[in-house]
Amino acid sequence: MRRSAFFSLNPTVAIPMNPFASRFCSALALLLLVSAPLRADESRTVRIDFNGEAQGVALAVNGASPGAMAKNSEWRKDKAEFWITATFPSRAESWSEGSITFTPSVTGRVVVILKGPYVRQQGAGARVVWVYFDDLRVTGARLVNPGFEEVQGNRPVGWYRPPPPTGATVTPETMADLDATQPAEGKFCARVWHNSNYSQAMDVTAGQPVTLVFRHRLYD
Ligand SMILES: [Ca+2]
Repeated sequence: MRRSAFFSLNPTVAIPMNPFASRFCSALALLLLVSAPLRADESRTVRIDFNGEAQGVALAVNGASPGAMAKNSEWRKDKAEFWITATFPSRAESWSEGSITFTPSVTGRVVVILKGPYVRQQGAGARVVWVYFDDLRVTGARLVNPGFEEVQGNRPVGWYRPPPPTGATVTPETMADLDATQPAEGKFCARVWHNSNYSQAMDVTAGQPVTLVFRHRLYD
C-alpha cells in the first residue's frame, strides 16, 4: 500500500508546519482544553449495576436506551464478565425512561443494584449525588415490588439496602430511602446515591434475554 505523501505514522519523521498552522493548532488545543468540562457531565446520570458473580452467571449486554453507556464492568478486573455497569443520562426537571437488555450465560441469580453516579470527591471517595428510581418493569425475569409501593416498617419490601462500604461517609441522613415527594407512579419511589443504594436478586434463565425498563430522575 502506498503511503500518503502528507502523513506518516513514523514518529521520527518531522512534518514541517508553517507559522500560521502552528498558531492555529495552539489555539485549537487551548479551545479543546477550555471546552473539556462542557462535555457530558457524569454527575447528571443514574447508574444500574448487574452482578451475577455469586453464581457464575456471565452477562452480555444486548442494548440500552439512547445515550446510555452499558458494558461489562472493567473495574471488576477478571470478574468483569459477571458484571454490567450501565449509566443513563438523566435530568431533574422531569422523569426519564431508561432501558437495558442483557443475556445471562447460565441459569442463576443476578443482583440488580440501583445507584447514583460515581462522582469523585477529593480525599473522600464518592460525592453524595441523589437520584430517584421508580416504576421498574422487567421481562425475562421477575422483580418483587418494582414500583416501591409495598412498604413495611418504612422500608420497601423485597429491596435490600447494603451496609455502607468500609470508609464511605454514609450517615443516617445519607442512607438510601423511600421518597414520597415526587414519585413517577403510585405513592413512593426510591432515592439512592452511589454509596447507599437498593438492590434485589432476581432469577434468570440461561440464554433468555432480560429487559429492564425503568424511570429515573435527578434530585436537584
Ligand atoms: Ca412508585
